Amino acid sequence: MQLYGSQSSPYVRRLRLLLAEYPHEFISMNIFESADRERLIKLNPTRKVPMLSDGAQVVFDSGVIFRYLSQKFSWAPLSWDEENTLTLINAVNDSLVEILLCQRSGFDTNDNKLFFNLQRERTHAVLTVLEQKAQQGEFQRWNYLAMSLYALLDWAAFRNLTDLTPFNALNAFVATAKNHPGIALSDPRLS
Ligand SMILES: N[C@@H](CCC(=O)N[C@@H](CS)C(=O)NCC(=O)O)C(=O)O
Repeated sequence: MQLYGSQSSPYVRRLRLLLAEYPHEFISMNIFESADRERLIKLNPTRKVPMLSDGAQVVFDSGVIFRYLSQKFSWAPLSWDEENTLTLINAVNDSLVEILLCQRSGFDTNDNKLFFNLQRERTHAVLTVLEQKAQQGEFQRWNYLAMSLYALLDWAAFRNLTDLTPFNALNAFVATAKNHPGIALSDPRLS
């Protein structure tokens, strides 16, 4: 099984954490560099990572890869409430990926423009909900949701994409999760 992705991507990192104790090969790519991009788009027209290859089967998108792995290893499916929590994490993750791409395209993302305002509002509102969930102990088990949240928060801090200082329970969660398998190897600061 090969997992394709970049060292810095939070969507890739959640799967690296999930697979940390399962046999697999991580194929590290720089998807904006021409040789790696060619290799990616031959298999994956979405031009996004993560991507999984297992024998003849290629799978795109972290959520679908998670479902593929759940079936392969007979893990219990997520409950509807867990699916909703994953959607919350993804909503912030998608907004911050868009913000980062806008910054790299030369936009001032602090500008008072509809697109930036929507991403900022969503990020703050959803992080507030995730903070309440963390206060209620929802991320104490090191499962796919906790891994996805950890990958998001650590990457957002690394890229300085949003102010995380008001979110005490989320910061405490990040501090306590640092020793889990695969964390050091998948650090975006190694990119
Ligand atoms: N819904 C996708 C999102 C993946 C995604 O946004 N990946 C980013 C890296 S973190 C990417 O490949 N971006 C390249 C681009 O937007 O061109 C998933 O869950 O896998």
